[in-house]
Amino acid sequence: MASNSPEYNFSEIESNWQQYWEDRKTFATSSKTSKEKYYVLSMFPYPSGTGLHIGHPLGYTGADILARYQRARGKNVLHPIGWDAFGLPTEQYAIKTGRHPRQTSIERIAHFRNQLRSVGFSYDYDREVDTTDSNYYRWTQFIFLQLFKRGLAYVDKRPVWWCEELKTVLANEEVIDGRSERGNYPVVRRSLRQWVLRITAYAERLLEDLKDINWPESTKKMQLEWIGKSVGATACFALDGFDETIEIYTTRPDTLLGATYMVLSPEHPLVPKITSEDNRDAVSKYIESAAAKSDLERTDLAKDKTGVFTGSFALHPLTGDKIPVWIADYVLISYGTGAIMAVPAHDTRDFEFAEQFNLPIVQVIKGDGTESLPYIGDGTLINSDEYNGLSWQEAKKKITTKLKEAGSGEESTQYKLRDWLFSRQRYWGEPFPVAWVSREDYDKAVESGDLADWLPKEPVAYTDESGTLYALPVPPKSLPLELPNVESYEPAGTGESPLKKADDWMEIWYQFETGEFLPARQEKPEGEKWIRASRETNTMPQWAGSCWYYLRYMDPKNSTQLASKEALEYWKTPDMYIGGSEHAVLHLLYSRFWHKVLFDEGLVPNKEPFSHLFHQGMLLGEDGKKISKSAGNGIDPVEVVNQYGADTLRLYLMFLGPLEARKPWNSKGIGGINRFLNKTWREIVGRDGNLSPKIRDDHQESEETEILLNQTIEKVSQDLDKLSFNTAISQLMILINHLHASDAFRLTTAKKFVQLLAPMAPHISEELWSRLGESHSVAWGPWPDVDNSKLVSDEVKIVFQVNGKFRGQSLIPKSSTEEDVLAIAKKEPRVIAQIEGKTIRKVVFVPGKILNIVAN
Ligand code: ANZ
Repeated sequence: MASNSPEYNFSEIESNWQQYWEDRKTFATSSKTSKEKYYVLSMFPYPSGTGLHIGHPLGYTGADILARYQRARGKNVLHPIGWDAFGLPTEQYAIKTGRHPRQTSIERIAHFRNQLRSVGFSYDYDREVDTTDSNYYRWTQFIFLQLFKRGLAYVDKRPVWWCEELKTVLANEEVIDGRSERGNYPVVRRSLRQWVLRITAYAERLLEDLKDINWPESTKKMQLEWIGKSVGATACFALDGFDETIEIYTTRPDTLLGATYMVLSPEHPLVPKITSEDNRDAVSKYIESAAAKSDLERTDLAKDKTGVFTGSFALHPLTGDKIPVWIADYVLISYGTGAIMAVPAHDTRDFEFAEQFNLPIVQVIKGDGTESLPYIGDGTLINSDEYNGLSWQEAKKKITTKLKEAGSGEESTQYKLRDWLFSRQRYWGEPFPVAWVSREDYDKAVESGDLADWLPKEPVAYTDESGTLYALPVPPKSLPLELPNVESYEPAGTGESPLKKADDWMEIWYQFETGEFLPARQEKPEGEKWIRASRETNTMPQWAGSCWYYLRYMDPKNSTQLASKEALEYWKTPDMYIGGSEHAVLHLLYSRFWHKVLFDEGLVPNKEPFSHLFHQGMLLGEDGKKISKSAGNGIDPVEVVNQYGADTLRLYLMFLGPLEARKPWNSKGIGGINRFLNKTWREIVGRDGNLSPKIRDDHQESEETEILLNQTIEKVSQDLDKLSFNTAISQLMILINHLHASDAFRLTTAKKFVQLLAPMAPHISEELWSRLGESHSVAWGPWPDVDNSKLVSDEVKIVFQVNGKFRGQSLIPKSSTEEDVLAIAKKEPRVIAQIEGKTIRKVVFVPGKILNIVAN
């Protein structure tokens, strides 16, 4: 394989070895082995038009080093790659260029694969997955049917974020400050029919199981806050003059007697009913203005409080006092009950509101007496009748009990987590595997028993102007339900997906047992089980395909299961998952949710998908700013590969600092890494292209070299175990500098050095390994062992003193006795000079340190 050129010709070496790996399938993962497994997963890329970003090889190199290291240690390593290829940008591009997104996806994937290949990642390319491949998304649809049958998928008309520019609905998470995350376009509220996944049913488990996983604390905290568990109580306030009551949710029932007014969210269903004639105009205007704001804007503490009085009053459940009912947009319809009791003395928003509108403020919790209002700390109750003097915790319990006894309240737990809006009005996504049918036909299908295992307890139904339709699951054995071709991908702008235009796919004759279908414009086929149906126009969001891809890698070609039981039992979940912290919440939360559903279904053996998670830090531009097109501070990894080689890029990215740190690119440092590789080359390859004459097998290795080599093996192993790649590289630099300064070293020393370098700089290492006389790839190890007996020297430095003064020192075997040391000291000229003609009175020996001779 290796040439015998004396030069370090990186581009030739790198392309040769990449070809070698590909031809011999060096990194193909075996599925039949008794070896211990190691599964290292990188977050798979979205194959964007712009190609590889410098952030990709950063995290990917870290994962690749682990993969190569564990492979060399003898593990059966799974290190896969794939493509998260559905999504809006591809569709946008198709609209712009008039080319099918399938075509552009294929091209982009090929481009990405080539770029990744040029960096020398040890992927098993035979296990590639592509979320847009129907052999893949058939299982995405299959998992959807699991959710569907468990009642975890439903359809609802929802106020959703609509982006006029992108002509699509966005999830809450895709909206930042009232603008789309992608493209930064304005968004508005609009009510549309949507599929929704009941992730809230898993809120408690998603919270609870965070305890068992080894993730960065900051990421766990973000999930915790996103789920947002809060424990409080509900309480009912009767309305003066109406039969209805207002139910509120509070975390502070202890402050019940400080409630001086109530607030309903503008969207609250009681608003129209209780608004008096005089206030009707003002209320309608207010509702309209609130609709245009995002939740974030509405609850922002810094914003001026706005609101209007409804003209109605509620009755306090304990005192019977009449308190006014207002509406204000700082109360959200989506949280708790959409209504609050306002306690201005102890809540900042209520306080600002009360001040603004001159509403009474009654303090009911007393601190140490120096507090000012609003006071949100703890203390004892005042102005609260029978509860005066109680601590706030006690009062919380007692008042909740009192409400419960009166039948007007109870303990209640709330989560900030909302159900997951799971549909998009787009073409380039997974079709929903359902058929919309009439009640009559739905019942017919139910009675046939054909779909018995796949029907939810409650049918999923949707009613609009033209009536009610029922969602029938397509039989899983008929999957995939393929995305039809359409001529134009342009969204209709009405909230309908472009799929609406695929008439023969949309309006069909449908066989509910087999899933077969024919265009509705044709004649109805013969047979009991053929019914009239419509397809779902929406497609799934991009999150769907990335929710479970780590499972498919275990058994990517399986055509009867999403992965075989054996593969799932063997690989379980990734031993390490590396990716950016921008996925701290959404992708990682959605995946956990789906995984738990699969676990409940007995399809996967573990409760959690990712036991170990690591975030690579953000790489900044040379100017220290976030890399962006507009800042023009981007770094093209492929250019670096062309100019310096993949090994230099890899080492350099790892040497910039700890992998998890946020750090700027610094092109000056590349030269240093390049010199390190050149020096390594020069130490091993001679000027004539043969081995360097310094490498000699008859050479007696110095103790210093032996020790440094073993220390390096130990340090590099420990560093790779903890993903501390920069320090591992430093240690290798120390060793090569030492070898450089030595006259000669043994062949085995050179080989061990190359083995240690190989995970980080694999191409040059393969080349050197082969020149050192090895005929198989260095990738398969073995990883060098530390010789513990050679970790530390067995000699020790002893200082000689005469009458307490330094008179020389020497390296002496550790096992030496006092007499041995004294004998050596007596040969030291400076010692001789001091004791000549004198009598030795005493010798003080501190083993391993000092020998002091007292003489006069
Ligand atoms: C009375 C009270 C007194 C409150 C007090 C707080 C302090 P967390 O902790 O985040 O769960 N709240 C309830 N529903 C709301 C809604 N839909 N929109 C806006 N605010 C709402 O917040 C719970 C607290 O937020 C509740 O407790 C309620 O105000 C308010 F000294 O009730 B509290």
